[in-house]
Amino acid sequence: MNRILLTTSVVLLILVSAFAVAEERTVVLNVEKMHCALCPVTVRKAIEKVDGVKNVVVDFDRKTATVIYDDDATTIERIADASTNVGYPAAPSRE
Ligand SMILES: [Cu+2]
Repeated sequence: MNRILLTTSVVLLILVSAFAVAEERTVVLNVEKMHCALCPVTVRKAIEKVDGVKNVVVDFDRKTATVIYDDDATTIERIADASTNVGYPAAPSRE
């Protein structure tokens, strides 16, 4: 009986710490120099290649990229650099 309780506690502890460590965050980047409908595709593909990025939505009209990423695996700088390096300078929105 005690062993089952202990096992359950250990499993719960592992689950809780896993959630605490791998935290998903969202950042909105302002992306410059997007001038046609194909530009957002280039930006999205570049950002998707960054390790730790979960989801990318590029809005051509607003000139933004909304990125969901794993806080533990990457940084906002790396995500912005990925866009900047393919010709679309990006920086976090200050909203
Ligand atoms: Cu274009």
